[in-house]
Amino acid sequence: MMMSTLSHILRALRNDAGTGVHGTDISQKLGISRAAVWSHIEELRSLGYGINAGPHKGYRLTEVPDILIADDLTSQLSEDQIIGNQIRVFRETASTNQLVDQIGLAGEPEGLVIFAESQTQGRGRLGRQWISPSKKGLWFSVLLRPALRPPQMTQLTVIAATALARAIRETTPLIPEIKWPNDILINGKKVAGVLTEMSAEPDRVLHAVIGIGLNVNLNEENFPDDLKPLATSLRLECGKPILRSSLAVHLLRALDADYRRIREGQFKMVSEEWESQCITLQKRVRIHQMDRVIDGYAESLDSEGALMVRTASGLLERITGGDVTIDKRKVK
Ligand code: BT5
Repeated sequence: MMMSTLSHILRALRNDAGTGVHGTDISQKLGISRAAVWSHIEELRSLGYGINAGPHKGYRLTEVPDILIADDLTSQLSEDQIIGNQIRVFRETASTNQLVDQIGLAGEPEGLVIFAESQTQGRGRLGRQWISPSKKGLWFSVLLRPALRPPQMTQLTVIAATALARAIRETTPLIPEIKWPNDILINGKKVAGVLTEMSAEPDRVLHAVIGIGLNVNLNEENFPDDLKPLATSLRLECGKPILRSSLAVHLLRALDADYRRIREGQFKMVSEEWESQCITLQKRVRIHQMDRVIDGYAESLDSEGALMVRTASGLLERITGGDVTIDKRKVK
């Protein structure tokens, strides 16, 4: 991972948050002049960072703005992180999944993450729309080149859901629930969705894009009327705004950890964590697919992340996609 000067300065400011870090120390460490350090500090201030500087006290970070800045995210990640080894932030884009897919086709290595502060054509599954108001959420996509066969791709959706749930637990007092295959709910309402897409040959995935939409600071009025009863945001659930950059860092770390697990063939470890938070298992479910409806009992997740559903005829069906409605009763 290449760290820019700005990333190094932000990391130094964070590491010395209590005492303050001297301009001379930064200039020596980075091999740049004190004037250059000062102009970077000014740049950060103009972006909204609060940085105090006393005559003998050095620079102290006092405030972080709620905007996404690639250098700042990079400065908080470990240098050997795969997911986020390159980060770009756009003010607006049609869809980050679409953008990352194009970049993937052009041959970019895996790990690239693109965030957009807003999307004009954010998308869900089956051509549905994902509303992505400016600076209210985390709307981003990750480029991966996993050594998976196309039927194993559900694993990527499972790691994304598991990482989302873990990052939410780490940064808020909320209890997220996972609804197979791609929803994160809080108190029964959707707070995040995952859209995994791939470019593949019959036996081989060329590249995959994991798209994540997480509603962070949306208010009631940011949701269209038809979504109000179904959707929520972390802010609405915990009653206070959340710093998106810090959440993004937790999420990228969690995704990286889970992606490493599946690269090492440990999907089982991820799926166990997933299962412990999943509200779809051991329930009666109805699954709507494009051309059919399946009723049954959701028994388990298989080794590729598919949902195993026992139908009335006693058959165990392997479900890899569709919209699930859950019967709240826990009886068989
Ligand atoms: C999903 O689809 O849940 C996948 C959403 C993935 C969005 C991310 S954002 C970054 C990346 N770039 C993209 O273009 N997409 C990804 P699905 O399960 O089909 O759910 C879509 C449905 O959720 C819509 O039809 C609405 O009913 C509802 N919905 C739309 N926007 C929402 C929001 N912000 N929060 C909650 N529900 C929403």
